[in-house]
Amino acid sequence: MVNKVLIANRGEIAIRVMRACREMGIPSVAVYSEADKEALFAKYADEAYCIGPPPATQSYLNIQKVIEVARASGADAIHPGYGFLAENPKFARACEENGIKFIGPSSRVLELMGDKVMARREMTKAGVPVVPGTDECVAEFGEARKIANEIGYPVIIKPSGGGGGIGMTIVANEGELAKALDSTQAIATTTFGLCDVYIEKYLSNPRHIEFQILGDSKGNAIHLGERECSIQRRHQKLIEESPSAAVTPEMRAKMGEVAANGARFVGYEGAGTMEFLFSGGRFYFLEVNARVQVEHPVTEMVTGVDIVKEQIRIASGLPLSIKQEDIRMNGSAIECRINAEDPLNDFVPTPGKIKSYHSPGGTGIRVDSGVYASYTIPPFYDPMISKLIVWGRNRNEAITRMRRALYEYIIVGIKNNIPFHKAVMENPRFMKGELGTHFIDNETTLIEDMKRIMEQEKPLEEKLSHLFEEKKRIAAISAVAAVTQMYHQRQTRQ
Ligand code: MV4
Repeated sequence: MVNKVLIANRGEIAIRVMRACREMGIPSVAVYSEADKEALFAKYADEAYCIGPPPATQSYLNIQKVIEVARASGADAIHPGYGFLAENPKFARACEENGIKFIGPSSRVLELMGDKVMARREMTKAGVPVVPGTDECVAEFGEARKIANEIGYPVIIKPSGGGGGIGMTIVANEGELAKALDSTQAIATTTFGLCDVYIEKYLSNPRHIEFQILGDSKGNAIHLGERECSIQRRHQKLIEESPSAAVTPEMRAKMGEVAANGARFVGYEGAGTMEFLFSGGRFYFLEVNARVQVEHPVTEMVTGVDIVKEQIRIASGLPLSIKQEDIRMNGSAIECRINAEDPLNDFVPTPGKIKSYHSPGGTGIRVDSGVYASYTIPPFYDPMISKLIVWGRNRNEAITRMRRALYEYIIVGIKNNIPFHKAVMENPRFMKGELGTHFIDNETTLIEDMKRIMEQEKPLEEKLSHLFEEKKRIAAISAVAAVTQMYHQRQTRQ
């Protein structure tokens, strides 16, 4: 087993990794920027070192500095979390060259999966169905026109070095093609340093369904079922669930096997995600996310597998602790990402001081966060406050439990998207499981529903804000009781 793990990340995911380390008896090392001196993760670690100024480029993205702290502290492994250096092959290679175990796939696999055209080609070879499109980069207009005519409009042009939606352009007809090719190539060059782009058939309002995979150094690869992440806004996922309401046990078994085969084919070591679009009853491979993901807890809730512990075991050269036939999907889990953003003002980030804080609890609730009452969320990083994850015996129970939990959740001081989540949990199409990647745009009443909910809570909030200043602790508890009671009254009136 590895002896000491440095976590090259911040916030809730840093704590998530340290919790796994602690349960495994492995000391943890935090690295933090000057903006994160007071952050919970820096206190939670066994050791913590400041690595630079607030901007990530001068701290969390500074490969040299992170490696230096790992060596100085005697850490023999680095967990990169998600974002920052997590899928950077140069960082994985720097670890490899310094005799430090990178907790994730090899630099070779990161390189392969980072190039989306290459990933498509490899997965096709492994028998994974991909979206109809090119298996080479498209350099000039004549070529693009020929391909687009073959697969039929609409098409989508994507940067090969990209992923996550940045720079993608939808093309409705040949008249739009030249301009779209130019602009995608420009973004590909400026953002990813590679002018390569590729073309796919554009699927309208597909569901975003991804499979969790685990591969070890012995050549074993298994899947932990799927997550549905269709509810997203501007390529930011907001709500994720497992299992998907659209996937039958037979489809899960088949697609899971296909995903695990893809992982085995490339020699995938660690935890990863195979993203698919699901449309017309069929799956189409999009890309591999070669890291632990924000939404991994919904999979942990339904399978009982600790994904981060498996990552650490795999990096230590141990085989997977579970076999495919041991994996059972039990019940249903939903995650809401609680963000510091103003849902009434185009979801602009609202970092700042959390004056009072009371998170929900009870049966089937998990809250992964890196915040506490009186903590100030710095403006330099992504504005996620926490992840609220619930488990239920079935999807309906998970939804009613999520509603209950959202009404218990009290965050005073900064605007946040809890009202938005409350509106989604009451949305008839959400309740029926009728989802698609354009859900938020299509559900035009969501913002009004949210305003109605906020209006109903207003008198209560005003009353409570006084209480919070005077008797913080007792008020928090009374707030929970009062708001929850108000919610139940509304439910029974309907
Ligand atoms: C697509 C697609 C439709 N057809 N690919 C967005 C995130 C990234 N992982 C893949 N994405 C998409 N890929 C094909 N062939 C639809 C999306 C997509 C999207 C694309 C452009 C603008 C907004 C979008 C919102 C959701 C999904």
